[in-house]
Amino acid sequence: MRVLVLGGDGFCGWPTSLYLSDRGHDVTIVDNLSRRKIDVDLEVGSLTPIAPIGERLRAWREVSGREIGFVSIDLATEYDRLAALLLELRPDAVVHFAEQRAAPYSMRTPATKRYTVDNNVRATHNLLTALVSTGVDAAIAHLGTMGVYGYGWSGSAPIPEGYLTVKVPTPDGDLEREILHPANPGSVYHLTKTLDQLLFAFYAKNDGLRITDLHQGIVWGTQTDQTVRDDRLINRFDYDGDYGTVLNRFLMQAAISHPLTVHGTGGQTRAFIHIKDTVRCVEIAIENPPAAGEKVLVRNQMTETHRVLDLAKLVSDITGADIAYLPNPRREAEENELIVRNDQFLALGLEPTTLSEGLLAEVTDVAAKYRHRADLRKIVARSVWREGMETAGDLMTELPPTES
Ligand code: NAD
Ligand code: USQ
Repeated sequence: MRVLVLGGDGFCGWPTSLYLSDRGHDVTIVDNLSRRKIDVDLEVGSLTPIAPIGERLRAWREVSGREIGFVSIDLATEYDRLAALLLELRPDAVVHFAEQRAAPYSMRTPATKRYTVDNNVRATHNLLTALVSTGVDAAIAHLGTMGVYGYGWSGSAPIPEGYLTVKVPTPDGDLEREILHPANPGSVYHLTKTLDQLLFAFYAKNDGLRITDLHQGIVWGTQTDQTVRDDRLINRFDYDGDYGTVLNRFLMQAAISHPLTVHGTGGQTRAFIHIKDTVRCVEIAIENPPAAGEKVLVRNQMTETHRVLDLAKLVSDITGADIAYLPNPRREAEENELIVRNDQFLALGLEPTTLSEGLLAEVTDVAAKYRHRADLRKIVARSVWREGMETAGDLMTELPPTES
């Protein structure tokens, strides 16, 4: 298949591009490198030394003999260039990763709130309009999030894959209707994903676009079978308080003997997926799109759920790291249950890569290798959901010496 990977320089997009290329697909990355520029603004960087995009692509050509294209387009503002690219390449599928994806960054300042909404909603809408106006019949696979469902609303009821059947009382008896699961976003970032859902529903209904929305859990891990093939292919590793996600942060913290930063009681339960499964799920999704005229296909892209404190205890048991209970910078339920249906991917052949000591150690090893690149002042999360919320001070100011 000819595949455009929007956001293909990012944490999920880069290994997905390599995986799809390795599997014989003809891949072109579209990315404006905004994620790298945000790192510069935040004065932080990936723990792993990621190569510039040109070097990444050269390295892939050398190790695989395969070509991946790259086009720099800001999808939120450069509509005409996007439309022209679609007409030129006529892709069979478009994988859409290209959004500002950090909840803390999206809550950081009025400017980052506005940027997140402007960037994400406009990028998604431009893609939809461009497909309609060019008549290019590409299936879209969009990376959405489990966070659109919110946490705690359904109690112990399993979260369905996108839709809920409800009964609407009428004078003539109950009408049964299938509706999008109520949206309950927990941050401005998550809010943009719920807005995306409405855009998708409209364009599927009105224009017959073929859209899959992948409601993905928190991705953990770093390397895939492709990114390990050359140092220049290494994936990014976010560890800072805005972009680092919980399990990778805990593993990185353990690797540098930093206390594990549990927010509040750690009773928050979240869905997780390993990066190796992310790339497989995307291929499954583009190979099994809905037909034109069908409603948006929602697939829950996650393999397991865990309580934050249980993860901290697990990492602590394996590595001996201390656990620090910090004031929670977010407004979120202190505790929630989370049961999620993921029958679709299992039926389509996904064999889940679940938490194992070996895989956890793999991440800790990568983090230990690059520990000298860590900026200890960037670890504690300080973007707060409301002005005035308390945050912790730095927990460590110097890297302890490595044991020889
Ligand atoms: P990332 O920030 O590493 O990658 C996103 C990429 O998109 C970056 O390379 C960035 O430069 C690019 N981009 C952003 N806006 C753009 C624009 N206007 N034009 C062109 N390129 C643009 O994020 P990620 O972790 O790889 O996440 C990818 C997608 O998956 C996101 O949409 C995110 O919401 C979703 N997701 C991620 C996770 C996770 O744990 N990382 C979990 C669930 C869902
Ligand atoms: N948390 C801690 N300590 C930390 C970091 C986080 O206790 O050091 C807690 C948070 O308070 C939260 C939970 O862990 O309760 C998850 O936080 P996270 O930063 O790992 O994940 P989140 O903000 O939800 O966002 C990430 C991605 C986002 C994606 C989402 C999937 O950044 O792009 O959409 O995971 S999901 O959570 O399923 O919605």
